[in-house]
Amino acid sequence: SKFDLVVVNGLVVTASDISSFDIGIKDGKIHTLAPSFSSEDIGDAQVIDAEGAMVMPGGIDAHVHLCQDQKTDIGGGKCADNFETGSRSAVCGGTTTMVTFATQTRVEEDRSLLKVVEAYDARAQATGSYIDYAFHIIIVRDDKDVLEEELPVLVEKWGITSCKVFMTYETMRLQDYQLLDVMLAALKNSITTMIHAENGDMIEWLTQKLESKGMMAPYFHALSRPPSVEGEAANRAIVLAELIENPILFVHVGSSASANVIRAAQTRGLPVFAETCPQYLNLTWEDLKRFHSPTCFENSKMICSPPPSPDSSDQDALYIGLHNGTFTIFSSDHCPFKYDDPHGKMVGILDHEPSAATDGVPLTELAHKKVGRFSLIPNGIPGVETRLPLLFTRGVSTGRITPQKFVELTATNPAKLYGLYPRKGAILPGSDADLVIWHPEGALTSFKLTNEHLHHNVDYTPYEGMEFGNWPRYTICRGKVMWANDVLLGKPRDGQYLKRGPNQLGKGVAHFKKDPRRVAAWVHE
Ligand code: DUC
Ligand code: ZN
Ligand code: ZN
Ligand code: ZN
Repeated sequence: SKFDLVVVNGLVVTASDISSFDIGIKDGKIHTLAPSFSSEDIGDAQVIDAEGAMVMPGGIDAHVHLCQDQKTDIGGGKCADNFETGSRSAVCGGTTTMVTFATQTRVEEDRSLLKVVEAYDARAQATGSYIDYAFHIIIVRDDKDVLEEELPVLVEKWGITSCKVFMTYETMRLQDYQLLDVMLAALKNSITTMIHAENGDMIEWLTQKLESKGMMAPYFHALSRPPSVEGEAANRAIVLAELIENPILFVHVGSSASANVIRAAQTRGLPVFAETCPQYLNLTWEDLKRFHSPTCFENSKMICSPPPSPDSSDQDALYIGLHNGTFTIFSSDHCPFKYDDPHGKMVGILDHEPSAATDGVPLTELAHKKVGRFSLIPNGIPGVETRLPLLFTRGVSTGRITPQKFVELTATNPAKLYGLYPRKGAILPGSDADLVIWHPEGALTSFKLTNEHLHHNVDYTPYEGMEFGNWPRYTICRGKVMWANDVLLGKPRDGQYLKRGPNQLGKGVAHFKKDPRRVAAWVHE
């Protein structure tokens, strides 16, 4: 027949439009959009009746950590999700594409970026992925030979067109000199540089001060990273990038201090892009005191870097940034560690208490009694499955952002920024038939989330007990129904690796400056 699958009675939402359309899908691609299909059009195709619900491009989560196990990574700990469990969680929350990280380390075997990518590819192949996936490369050293020889191969062979660098973490951070080296190498290969902007020296200094005063409970993680830590680093990265006119993207922006300097750079016409994440719209420093008492170790469940927003006024500022375009994309920063696990959030407490004293005592019980040590707790929280429902409930349903803005932030812009558009992030003839279909308005009365709802391999969610007003009813990947009415139908080998092209969001207008004295006029040669 004409189509394999049709979605009828949907309110189709794209980054620009909302309109009632039926969608015909053939061979995994969007084939036809029409006001209404006849029964002849439909033939014997599989039919999904959207019942008036919003139908959107499937979510693209461009910031997901899977299989990152090295002790030297993001504050230690063992990543709880692999490609199977992470992608399973993603698809049950409406996400159809993810970009995960392949990480160089300072261990000698990990010097080669190509070897690192091969290793992560093997991890993905070992379990398979429910959804399509791609890699960013994390660069933690500035070996000239590696940058020169390997970056072009990463682009050509693997379609990796984005790299991430860190301005904090002893084992990962680059100094300004090295940041310039990596940025210039990235620029020459049309690779977008993603920046973890926190001032590592400020964090180390503040951490030392806090520890010397015995202020080691999880709550103090936030005090070791006040907003100026992020604001200073973001400003410095912008200055460095502007010098050589390099497009940059700030990952996980968590405060208005950072958002404001980013906004100012964008106003000057620089190609500066930014991402924020659910934890910065839905958690605050107060949540680091949520359980039992401010010193309760269970608060380690909320530890991520940068920390949650200081307060609700910062959350409001970030919502304004979503609305006014400061933020290009909205990603989860899914960085999963188990709570009740000596390789997860318990790293801090085990170190704090000698093992003899803790022998045989369940970790969860210990956690209520001990304060742990925030500086040892792995930094990151799970959220790949809750990303879209949280923004839908608190952003779209409240009217803070339009449905079109939601699509732009969660699918279309990530696709354009990371070179996947219009194969992904669009509902156009020829695009992959990746769709998320919500419940019709009013059909799903709000419910309280518990971790049992979720499909990750993590034993908690930071959003436990939170009210959700909607949830994806169907997730479709390349024409296959993967998630329907709370049932997972997909398989862990349904996903494919995606080679990506360059950033499609442009280079800004600042590079039209004709001043021959400008650094970029001579330094690129
Ligand atoms: N950076 C991330 O991207 N995720 C979690 C922690 C971190 O530092
Ligand atoms: Zn980071
Ligand atoms: Zn991250
Ligand atoms: Zn407790």
